Amino acid sequence: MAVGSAARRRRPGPVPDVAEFAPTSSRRVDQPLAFRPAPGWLPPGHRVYAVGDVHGCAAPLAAMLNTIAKDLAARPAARAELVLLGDYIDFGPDSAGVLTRLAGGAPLPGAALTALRGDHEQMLLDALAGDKPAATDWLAAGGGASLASWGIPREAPRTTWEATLPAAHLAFLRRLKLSHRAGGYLFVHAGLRPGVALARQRREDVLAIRHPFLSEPAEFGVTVVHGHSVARAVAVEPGRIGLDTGAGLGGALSCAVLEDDLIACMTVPTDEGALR
Ligand SMILES: [Mn+2]
Repeated sequence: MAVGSAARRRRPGPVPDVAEFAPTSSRRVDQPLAFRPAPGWLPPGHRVYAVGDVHGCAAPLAAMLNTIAKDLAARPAARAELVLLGDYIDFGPDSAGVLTRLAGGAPLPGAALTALRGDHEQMLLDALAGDKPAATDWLAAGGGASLASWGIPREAPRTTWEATLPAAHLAFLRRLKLSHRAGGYLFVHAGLRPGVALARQRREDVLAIRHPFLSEPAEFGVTVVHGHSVARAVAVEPGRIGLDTGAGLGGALSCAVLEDDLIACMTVPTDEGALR
């Protein structure tokens, strides 16, 4: 696939037929990358590694970051970014380990890190801020696994959680962003509300929307790269790329490699602690 010209990148272009992109095959991270046409674009020399919901899967995350680092070393880019789409915690066995890896400096040397906020981080942040219903929601949404990973008994009063959480984890959670823009892509945790201008999107939608975004996303003038809604495979459709493939819920951790007008996908199973 030729690198798109500047004129081509500015032109919205025809919306690709869904059939051109689906079904998407993800490669195990020990296989070569297979690039295919993407529904969005980046300027020449700019590469984004976008990683979907991690949900406490520290070992698969480490495997994914290791593979990304190898790809970046083998195929250097003038500008490389690591964009994490949120939901680092809950469900899986080692939320604390995930946050330690991400909060401890640059998880991918040579690439700028953007870490987005997911609804699970929002629930925890709200709970820490004194929101009792948020604390109840969070515990019902897999938060107990995170508490356990921090060594906090589930029955511990929520007012004691903050004192036990590592300061670096709290600081990381509090600096997470809601969105990130690169080229023709907009990165958010869950999606956007159709019919609402980008500048007027509500936080609740950006963090938690499913439908109607999933069924009618191609109207914003950007290609939305998101997590939050679990699918069996990476969803590559006109207007959106969905990267939540069920890490921590018996599924896999997925990464999209975006460059020029191309996409390749990598997947790490999360039902095993390391790559075979
Ligand atoms: Mn989510």
